[in-house]
Amino acid sequence: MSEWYLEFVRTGYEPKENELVCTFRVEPDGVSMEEAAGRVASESSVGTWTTLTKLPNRIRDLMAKVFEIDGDLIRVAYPIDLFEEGNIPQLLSSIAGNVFGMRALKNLRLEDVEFPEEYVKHFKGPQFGIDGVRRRLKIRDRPLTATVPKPKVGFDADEYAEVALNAWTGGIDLVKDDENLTSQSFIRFEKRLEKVMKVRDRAENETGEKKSYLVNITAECEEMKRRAKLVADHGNEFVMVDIITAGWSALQTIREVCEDLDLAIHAHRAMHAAFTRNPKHGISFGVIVKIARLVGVDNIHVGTGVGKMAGKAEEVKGYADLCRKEWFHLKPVFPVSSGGLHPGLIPDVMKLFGKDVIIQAGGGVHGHPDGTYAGAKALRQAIDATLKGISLEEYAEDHEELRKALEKWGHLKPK
Ligand code: CAP
Ligand code: MG
Repeated sequence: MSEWYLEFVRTGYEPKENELVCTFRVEPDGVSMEEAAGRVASESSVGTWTTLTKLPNRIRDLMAKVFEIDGDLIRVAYPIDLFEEGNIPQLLSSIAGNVFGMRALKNLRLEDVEFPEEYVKHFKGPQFGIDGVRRRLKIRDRPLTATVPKPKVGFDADEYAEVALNAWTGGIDLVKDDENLTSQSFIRFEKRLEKVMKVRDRAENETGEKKSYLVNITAECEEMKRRAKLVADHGNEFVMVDIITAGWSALQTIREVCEDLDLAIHAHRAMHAAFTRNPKHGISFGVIVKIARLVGVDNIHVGTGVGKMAGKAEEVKGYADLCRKEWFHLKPVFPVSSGGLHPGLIPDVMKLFGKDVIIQAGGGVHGHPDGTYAGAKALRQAIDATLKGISLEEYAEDHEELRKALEKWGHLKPK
């Protein structure tokens, strides 16, 4: 029976320019690497567990081909006709579906997907991208700042709006809903939106700076469309979507809706670590970044390399590079660095990301000894010092908010 799978192994085959190429890390269970590789290619293209009495030549042309086996890594070329144009769920049901459940494999990890232009051309990609987001906020030459009011949930709309006002007037550019803040009984979506947008105008008048709100619209898809429309009606520039828990189909729908509503999409990645973190099994977050950019988010969380969430610095840098590199017609995506950040870690973050990054600090702003307003000022002061090439300690000598932040957290890398 195993010879059937070996028909999907064509080492030395040269993928066609329009073929999609996947790199998998494979740990066989009781079968040879070659057979395991063949099974992956078979199950993710046209095959099943046994030879078939009928396999017309036309269908043979749709067979995926394992063209490279290098240690525990295999590379598989997929004829482009296997994939429906513009359909992300179908793509993932093919290359990231049944293959993960096969008993012949102990572990399998999808490490990379190389998309041909013939596939990419069916996607709009980001509506605004980095330049567009910068233009919306009128910020050219520094990282953007964001903060999540903390505790994560629990404030009512008035309390929440007050935290937002203090953050914005203290110098934060973007107030962001937490990933699990949507429309709970104590803070209904409509009321929060109305109250926050009211103080947004006040903050802009007081600071003379553009301010915006990353409003979490995550919900059932029709409800997300309704909430996006409300956000646009209030004159805001962004929505936020928890793209993994909301799902790819919903994200594709919201991308279309946001095109008409002139809204940028901030992508939160909550739940990604359920399948990206295990180095032996699952899907690399780099694949998620590519797919999110194809669908067309404008900002996406990629980690910090120094904060409380898993993700080594070089991995995080790699994700940021995937966001920003040239990729056919697709605009670059703003990488978001978030998770355990505070002013003391800003030099590390800016060293890793450069200026084209959105720096989010929740606890690192609202945990400041003098509260949110001072915490916001301290974050901006840390960025200013780093841009000027001055050490935080020196800059803190005449910037009290930064001094107090350093007294509390120093350069602590939280777990
Ligand atoms: C950060 C955060 C973000 C994490 C998500 C939180 O808060 O709001 O959701 O950054 O992780 O809820 O933990 P703090 P990632 O700034 O207070 O840590 O960005 O890696 O997806
Ligand atoms: Mg959060």
